[in-house]
Amino acid sequence: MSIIGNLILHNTIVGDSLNLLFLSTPVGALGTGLGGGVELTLYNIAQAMQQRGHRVRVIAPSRSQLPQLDIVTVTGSLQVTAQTQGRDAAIALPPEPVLGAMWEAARRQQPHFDLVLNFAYDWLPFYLTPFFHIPVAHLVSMGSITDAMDAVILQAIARHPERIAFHTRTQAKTFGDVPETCPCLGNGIDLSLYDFCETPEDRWAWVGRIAPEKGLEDAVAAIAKTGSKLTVWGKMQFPDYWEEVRRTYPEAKVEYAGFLPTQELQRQLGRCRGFLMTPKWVEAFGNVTIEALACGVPVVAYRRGGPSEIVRDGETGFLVEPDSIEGLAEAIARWSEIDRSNCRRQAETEFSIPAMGDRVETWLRRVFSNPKSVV
Ligand code: HBI
Repeated sequence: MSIIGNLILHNTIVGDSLNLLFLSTPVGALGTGLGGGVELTLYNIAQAMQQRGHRVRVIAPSRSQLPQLDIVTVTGSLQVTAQTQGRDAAIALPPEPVLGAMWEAARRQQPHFDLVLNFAYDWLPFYLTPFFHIPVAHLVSMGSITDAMDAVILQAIARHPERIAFHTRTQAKTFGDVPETCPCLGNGIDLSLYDFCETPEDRWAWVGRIAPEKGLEDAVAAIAKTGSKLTVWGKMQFPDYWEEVRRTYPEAKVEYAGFLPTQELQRQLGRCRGFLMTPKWVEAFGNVTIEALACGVPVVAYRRGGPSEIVRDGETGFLVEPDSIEGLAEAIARWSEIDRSNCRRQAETEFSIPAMGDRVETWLRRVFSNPKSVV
């Protein structure tokens, strides 16, 4: 075993440390919740890489801030969110786009880094991939939404499949025939922030952006059938949608409790009897699924997208026929069949920061060691 170029640390061999340049989402500043799950994903991967001795710098829109992170912020107009676009949406950038400014900053800084890791679900980063001298890797944060994004992602895969990663196989399959060489990384959270709660209150939780693609109306309809209570947390992205749901199910015992930062959210979430996930779209992963498991909260989820690859049916929650309100109501009634310690244990073995860090570091080392771009 050669130790040249390697570092022997606490009896584990770590390879050369990498200089990593992370490009954030252009839809919102980091730390505001506007960036949705990708904020937590980026932050947790950055922590995992730094804990392993790698250097991480993040390029993000102005006003971004996250603790213990080297963030370079750039000004410019925020990008429209992809999931509000139709399948045939044109490739569009607002005037003075922050996305363009972020990638101009990356172009200038590339001589100081070994690779770029892009977290944005946008056309430009994929298109610019072969223009860079250092490898550009992408962690795709959502399933297929527009034809333009599908095409540019599949083009990048054709060129270097090992550089395009997804969270789950279900998500990858929404883009068509994606080779196994495209890794599926799951996700990871800082479990020290989540307290296991043994004895819950008679209350169910729903967490996410209050938006149609999240299917909140189904959770409220199911709760109305069971007479239980539901608390909703998350960014109020579409107030009219929320009012519509309330008007449709006036008898449901449901309350909106705002967007909480992780720390406060996990305290409230942990005390819930169960967690409902009712996505209408293919949720790439669903960070909140593993946040619930980390608190010992069983997850009742549609058998659709990421959560269907996370929840162990009958062991850490229940998987329900997609869009079946009846199915949700039946699963809600079976909450006591789940041993809450199974939920916490699954989070510890599969979704901790070290577990995610292993998967990401293995991936990035492979990207870095891979031969130069083919034209
Ligand atoms: N839309 N255009 C665009 N770009 C993103 O990076 C993006 C998005 N919509 C949602 C989103 N990112 C994040 O909420 C992901 O966590 C899903």
